[in-house]
Amino acid sequence: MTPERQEDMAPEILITYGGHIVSKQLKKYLRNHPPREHWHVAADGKIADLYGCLTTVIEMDPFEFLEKIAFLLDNKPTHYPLMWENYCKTIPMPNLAYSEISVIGKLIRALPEPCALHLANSSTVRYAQLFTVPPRVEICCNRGVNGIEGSLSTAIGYAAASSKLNFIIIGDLSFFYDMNALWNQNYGANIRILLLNNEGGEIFHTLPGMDKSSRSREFITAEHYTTAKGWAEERGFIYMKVTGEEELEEAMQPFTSPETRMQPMLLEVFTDKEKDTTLLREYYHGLKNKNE
Ligand SMILES: Cc1ncc(C[n+]2csc(CCOP(=O)(O)OP(=O)(O)O)c2C)c(N)n1
Repeated sequence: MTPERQEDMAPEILITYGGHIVSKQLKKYLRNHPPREHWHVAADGKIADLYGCLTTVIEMDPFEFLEKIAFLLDNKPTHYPLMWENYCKTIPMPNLAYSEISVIGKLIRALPEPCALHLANSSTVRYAQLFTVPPRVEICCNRGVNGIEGSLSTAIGYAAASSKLNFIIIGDLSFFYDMNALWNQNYGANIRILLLNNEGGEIFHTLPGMDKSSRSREFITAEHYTTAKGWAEERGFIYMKVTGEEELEEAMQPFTSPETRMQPMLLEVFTDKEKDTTLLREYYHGLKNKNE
C-alpha cells in the first residue's frame, strides 16, 4: 500500500483472539499504525502485546464474546469493512508459470467439496493464502511452535478420524522430517499428499541477505536430492511424479477425484527453487507497481 492508503486503512479499534499471525507485513503494519484501542479476547486472560498497543484483555471465550457484540453491527455503517473488502478484491490471484505457487493454486481450484486441506510450514501457508479457497473446504494448519515437525503426523491423525478426503500440502523438508508419520496402520485411502519437492528449504531462499553461497546451501537451505517414491510405495500409496505443466494437468484429475478412493495417493511435484522465488518476487513487485 502507498503511505496515504496505509493511513486511510488503519483501524481505530483492533479486536484479536488466538495466538500468532502468519503475516509479518500485517504485524508491521499494525505496529506502525497502532489503533487507539486494542482488545485481546482470551479465556485464560493471558497477556501478549503483539502490536505494542494493547489496552484491554477480555477474559472470556472469543466466540461467546463475538456473539455478544454482534448486534452492535446491526444497521451500522459498514464503510470500514467494505473498504478493506473492496481493496482486497482488487488484488489479483497469482497466475504464474509452473512453480510451487502455480501448483498450489491449481490444486486449490480443483479441490472437491467438501474436503479438508492441511497446510504445513511454511511456504505452503504463505502461498495458499493468495488463493480463494472454495467455501466447503475446511483448512487445518499445524505449525506447532512454528515448526516443520509434526505437520504430517497431525494431518494423518486427523484424516484417520475423518470421513472426508484430506489433502495435505507439504514441502520436502517438512515431509522428510516427519515421514515416519506414514508408518502407521490406522489411516485409510482418504489421504492425498501434495509434496512440493524443490530439493531444500525454499523459505530461506526468499529471505533478504541470503547469499546463496555453498555454505548456506549446505547448512541453511539444506539442499538434497531425495524423493518420496520408495517410501510412498512401500506404505501403499499410489505415487505420481510431476516435473512440468503438462504432467501436472494430467495428474490433477485423478488426484482430486473423490471416485479414486482405493488407496491413498502421493503426488510429488518437482520445481526449481530459483524460479519459484523469482516468480514470487515478480508477483509482489507487480502488486506494488499497480498500487503506486
Ligand atoms: C523443528 C524445526 N526445525 C527447523 C525449523 C526451521 N524451518 C522453518 S521453515 C523450514 C524449511 C521448510 O522447508 P520445506 O518443508 O521444504 O518447505 P518450503 O518452505 O521449501 O516450502 C525450516 C527448516 C523449524 N521451523 N522447525
